[in-house]
Amino acid sequence: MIERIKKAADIIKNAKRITVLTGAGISKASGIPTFRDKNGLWRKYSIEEFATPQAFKENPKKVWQWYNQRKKLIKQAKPNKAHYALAELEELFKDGFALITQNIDNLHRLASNRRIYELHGNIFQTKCLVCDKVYLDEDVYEDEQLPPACRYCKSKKTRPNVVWFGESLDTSMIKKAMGLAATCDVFISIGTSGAVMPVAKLPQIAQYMGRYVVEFNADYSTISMFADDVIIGKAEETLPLLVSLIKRGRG
Ligand code: BV8
Repeated sequence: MIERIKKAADIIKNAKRITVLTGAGISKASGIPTFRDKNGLWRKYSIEEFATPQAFKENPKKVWQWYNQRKKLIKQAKPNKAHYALAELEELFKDGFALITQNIDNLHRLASNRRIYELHGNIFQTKCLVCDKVYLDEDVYEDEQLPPACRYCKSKKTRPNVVWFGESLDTSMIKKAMGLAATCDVFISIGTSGAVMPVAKLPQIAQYMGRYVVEFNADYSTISMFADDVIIGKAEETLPLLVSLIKRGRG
């Protein structure tokens, strides 16, 4: 494993543009469950009941209760060593660095990354379906307050600002992400199973365009076959090592 990390570090230190894609695995060490692992959320809860527009239409309170409960857990979470390693990488590569995440947990921002594209939204944002405002909402609500009233127009027709299955991602953001995958020198995939489209296309685009693709994951994933190198291990252990080797190499 160490030899592969050294190889990746050697390639990355000479690169100008680094595009990183993260998934739930990077936040596991922060105490946030993944989706498809042994104790993942989709093993306990069904997507159809909690993460589709139909589910929300049928029972907004039930969907809100689920997100409110997740928000409570996520609010207590802190970035781990893997998040901080990516913040250091952005410091090193400045404008050449971009971070695309499927995570809605805000931990990359707390770790001080700046150029972040949150393709599946953010659990700390609420969207009003009446006045269309999207606003920062870190409150965890009492059950009788759900759905929470809009801070602006007071309507109770609000929703978490996340992307559910069957909904389109923000068009300009996914286009930007595709461009970043196609034009980077190095594409790094971290802690994602690559099960969800269209994000799972990003490593494929990078590989198709001849970019160096490296995956950091606790296990092999559907992304592994598109990667030049796969580094199996916990991201909170492998990424700090990667970054320390890059820093040493860049003097
Ligand atoms: C859409 C939101 C257009 C909020 C989530 C073909 C083409 C296009 C679309 C589709 C298609 N086929 C099917 C679709 C539709 C669907 C889709 O992809 N379905 C899949 C399941 C087949 N996609 C959509 O609906 C998307 N929209 O395509 O719009 C459209 C519209 C209608 C019809 C057609 C097309 C919208 C998808 C949005 C989904 N939103 N959640 C919330 O969190 O509640 S999904 C959910 O999955 C999360 O957002 C999550 O981020 C995302 C991805 O999961 P991962 O992050 O990868 O997590 P996972 O548990 O799977 O994996 C964890 C990994 O970490 C593992 O590999 C593990 O080994 C690793 N790991 C664990 N510990 C560690 C570690 N690695 C390193 N270190 C560790 N310590």
